[in-house]
Amino acid sequence: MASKKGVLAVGGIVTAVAAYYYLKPSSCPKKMVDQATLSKLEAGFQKLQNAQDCHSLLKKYLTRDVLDQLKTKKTDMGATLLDVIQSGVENLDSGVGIYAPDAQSYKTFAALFDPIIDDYHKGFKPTDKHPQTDFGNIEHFVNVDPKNEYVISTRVRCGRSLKGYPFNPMLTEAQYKEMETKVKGQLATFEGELKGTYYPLLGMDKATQQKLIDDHFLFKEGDRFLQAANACRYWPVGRGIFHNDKKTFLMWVNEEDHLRIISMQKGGDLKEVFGRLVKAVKHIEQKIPFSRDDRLGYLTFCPTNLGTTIRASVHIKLPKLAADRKKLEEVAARYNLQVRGTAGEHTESVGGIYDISNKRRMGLTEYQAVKEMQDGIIELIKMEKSL
Ligand code: ADP
Ligand code: CIR
Repeated sequence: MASKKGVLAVGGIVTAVAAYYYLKPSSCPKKMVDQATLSKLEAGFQKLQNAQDCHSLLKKYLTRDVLDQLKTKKTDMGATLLDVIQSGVENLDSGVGIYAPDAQSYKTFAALFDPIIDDYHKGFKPTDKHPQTDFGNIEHFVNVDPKNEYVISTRVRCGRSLKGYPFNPMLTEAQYKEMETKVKGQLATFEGELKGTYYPLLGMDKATQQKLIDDHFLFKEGDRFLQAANACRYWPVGRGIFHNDKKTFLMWVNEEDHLRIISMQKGGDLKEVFGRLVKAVKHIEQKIPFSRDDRLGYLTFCPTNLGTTIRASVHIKLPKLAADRKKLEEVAARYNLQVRGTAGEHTESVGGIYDISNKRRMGLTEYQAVKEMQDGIIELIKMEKSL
């Protein structure tokens, strides 16, 4: 039997250890969320509450209850709720405002991710399961503007994450380099029309980089939403772009997602553009294992890209419909389409050119996501003609 003295001694040690961690939050055990993070979470919540002009899904769904439920949670890699929400707290004009620092975050912080996923993808309940990959019959796709009257160019992209690696905020510099080397090796195996060259961002001269951005081939630099999400560490290490000679097939390495696979060309031939993307995805999938979740589909850094990860877009001029951008957005939303500016998300239209794409990517197949864009664009063109 333990003596009274012994029990007191053990009790004393336990109290001392607890007091030590309480008083020295920076040395908390790995599983505990430290006091500084808790304070930042509280301040972030208040900032969102006070911001009259903030209309993000983060503000909508981060209730006091959800905050209290999640603020002390951590993933095995050490990600906290602060890592999830910091971009939306810093950028009050975010549309969404959250990112997943690692795959486990989608489960650990489900009380916040699930309602945002449901809202963005227009109905994807926690009990729903994303369907199996299905690119469907390419023959069902067409040139949405055969007379070249409205559509300037067509693009379809998807995102992929390499199995075994976390997302940007948790990656080490060594992992960025390792991933780039792995991907580069596989990019060299593309043949025929898909054959191309990998250009690392590290060492690329500024003029070349800017030209690629201006021509809509390369991701922009210094995205404040990604920066605030801690997604641009070690930039430009491990980042780069691959493209074929014609720049109709491209791959972004380690920007927002590990990989963005892109097919694009002038005009409205969606059948050709999507066909090329499917060919490329099938080739790369044979060589590189990707992260896919049974419920969420392909895993990505931003919850808006989960599932199919497909964004099929046209650069289009609809002068009558677009006389009022708000009105254009309303009409597009009827067909589940999203309107972006000429240089992509969070940009304005230049010369009346808009980027219109499918909005939802989850709870439907790849075929359905692209078809949704095709059907909607054909309708918008009909409306423009009738005005
Ligand atoms: P993502 O589509 O990869 O999510 P962005 O909205 O930032 O990201 O767009 C990336 C780039 O692709 C931007 O330069 C944008 O103008 C360009 N882009 C998108 N759709 C088209 C299109 N249909 N034709 C030409 N460029 C496009
Ligand atoms: C926002 O909330 O507006 C940004 N974080 C971007 C959200 C969706 N876009 C993306 O992932 N590129």
